[in-house]
Formats: sequence, structure tokens, C-alpha cells
Amino acid sequence: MSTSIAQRVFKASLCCAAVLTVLNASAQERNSGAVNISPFSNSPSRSAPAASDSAGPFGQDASAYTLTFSDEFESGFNSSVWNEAADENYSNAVTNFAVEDGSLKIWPARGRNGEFFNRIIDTNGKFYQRYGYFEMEAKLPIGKGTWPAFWLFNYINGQKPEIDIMEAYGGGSASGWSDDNYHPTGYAPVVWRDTNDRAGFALLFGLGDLSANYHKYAVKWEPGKQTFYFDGREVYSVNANIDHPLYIKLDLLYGSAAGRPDASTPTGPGNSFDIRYVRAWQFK
Ligand SMILES: [Ca+2]
Repeated sequence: MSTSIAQRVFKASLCCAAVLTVLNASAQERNSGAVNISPFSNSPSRSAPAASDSAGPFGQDASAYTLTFSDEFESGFNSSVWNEAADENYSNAVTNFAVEDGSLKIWPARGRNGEFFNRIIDTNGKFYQRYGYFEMEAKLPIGKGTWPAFWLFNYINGQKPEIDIMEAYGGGSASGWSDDNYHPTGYAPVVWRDTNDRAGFALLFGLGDLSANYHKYAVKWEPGKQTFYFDGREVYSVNANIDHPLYIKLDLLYGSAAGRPDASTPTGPGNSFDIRYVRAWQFK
């Protein structure tokens, strides 16, 4: 897909996920979608054994699934399945991602003009799937203005369906998304049937510091239903008819509930959106 089309897709996605999900959501909507799922440490699903690393989704019956996509990020950036892109001002971008130490790392960086720029890694044109199970294990970055996300998206037949498996829209303790020091302590799954047609949103909070440890973020996407999981535990579900094939997006954008990043926002690989793997399965 051409750069220009990719850029249009990005703009559309930014519109959906940021402006409409959070900034324009009424207080009542936000409150109704806020789900405190703490305490979490005693959840039995966290210790559920897996038959093998990628035999099945974490905490699910592996015999019900066939693995269709897996990048464990153990041997470099695989450009046969991933695109690298930046925001509209691509000429400003510098390389702020790498596959190292068994992870894909995307870190906050200032571009050539000194401004933070958005980084997107996606499978547009390379991998699409309709329905199934999608799982990522990751640690999140900290800092004012950081906005990491793992989502499914497409721009198809004039529609922009979107399943946000994890977006962490940090904003300080009053926002519910993070603590006073902008360590993420909550995230949201969101479902969009199309631009301006949001089917569901939940701010999941009380999760502890999501930058301190790896966690598994996942969705089971069935016809007419999307069920979200955190470390194998069901945390939210939406009944929406999303029936287009979607591609996978990993990105680090800016402009969270805390506003733009600034001099206090840690840059560099030490503050990465650190993704150990991304896997997808289809139902048998
Ligand atoms: Ca790995």
C-alpha cells in the first residue's frame, strides 16, 4: 500500500481512537465504561499452564485454535510481515524501534526537527484476519503524553472498523489512566464499527504499574462479539458486528490524556513499548 494511503489510514485512526474515544466521550460515558478490576494478583488465570508457548492463546483451550501468525521478535525486524511508518511528517522521523533482546521495542524519540513523532508498525497489505484470537505480551512506556496501542484496523469498502485491544492513554492520577508520575496503571479496549460509530469502550484501571512487568493483552473476536483478556482473564466484552478482515497495528503515538510529551518524557530504548511477541490464531 502506498505511503499516501497509509497516511490517510493513520489520520483516520487517530481520529477514532483519540478524539472520539476519550476526548469527546462524555463524563457519563467515561464513568459507565470505567471498570476497576483490581485486586488482580490472585487471579487463577495468571498461572494457567500453556501446553507450549504458542500452541494456543494464554488461558484458552489450545485444541480450539490454529496458529495463523506469530512474531516472537527473536531474530530481527521481519519486513515481510511488518511495515514501518511514521506520522504525516515522515521526513521528521528517526529510527526509534528495534528488535533486540527478544522484543520489538518502540521508544519515544524526538525527530529531526526536535519534535516527537508518531511511530506505527503494522501488517497492512501483508497480514489480515477476520475473527480469531489476537494476543500480545508487552511492557508499556512511561511519561507525559505517551500513548502506546495494540489494535486491529482496516479501511475497507468505505468503512474503518477498529478493535483496540490495548490503548494506554496516560494522563496522571486524576485521569484514571496512570499515576502521578505518568506510569500507566490502566488501559482501554475499544470497538468501533466505523468512524463515529463506537460500539464499546472501557477504561480498565487498578492494574498496577504496566511499565514494570510484561502482561498479555488479547481479544477473542467472534461473529458479533469481541471479548477482551488481560493475562488470560476476561475483563470486558462488546457485542458488535465487525466482519471485515483487519490488520494488526502496534504504535507509539502522542497526545494522551496528559497532552503532548515534553522535556519530562523519557526518550530512548530504556523507555520502550517493549513487545515480546504478537500472535494470532483462527478458530478450528
Ligand atoms: Ca520474544
